Amino acid sequence: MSSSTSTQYLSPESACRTSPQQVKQLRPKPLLLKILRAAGAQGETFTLKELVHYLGEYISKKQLYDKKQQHMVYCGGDQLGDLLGCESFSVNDPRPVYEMLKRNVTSVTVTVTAE
Ligand code: HRQ
Repeated sequence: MSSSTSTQYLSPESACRTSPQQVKQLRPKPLLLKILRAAGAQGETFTLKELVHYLGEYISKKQLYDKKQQHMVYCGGDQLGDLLGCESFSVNDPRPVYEMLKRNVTSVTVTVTAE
């Protein structure tokens, strides 16, 4: 038996939406933006989810986590450490990251117009 299902992928963008949408976004300050860019981020504004994602990418890429205790991040000597103002932190207590984000992003409302 062959199950040849040609999957029709409908993106959410295909939903009919004509009125402009206001979207809450965060605009990182230059040093944070540099770190996010190093992790592959593009653009100028991001959602919180994207910020967390790219910070994680950065930590992975630069292998700032402890190989044995992977919840530990050692950022001393890296520009991330300068930004956080600490040498290390744990995902179990990410307050330095949270505080850094509060200092380094400004909230913006972007108006997105559907094409
Ligand atoms: C990747 C790989 C790892 C293999 C870590 C950060 C936690 C952003 C990324 C965060 C936490 C709370 C708030 C905002 C951001 C409010 C990443 C990590 C890792 N081990 C620890 C990682 O090991 N990620 O700290 N973030």
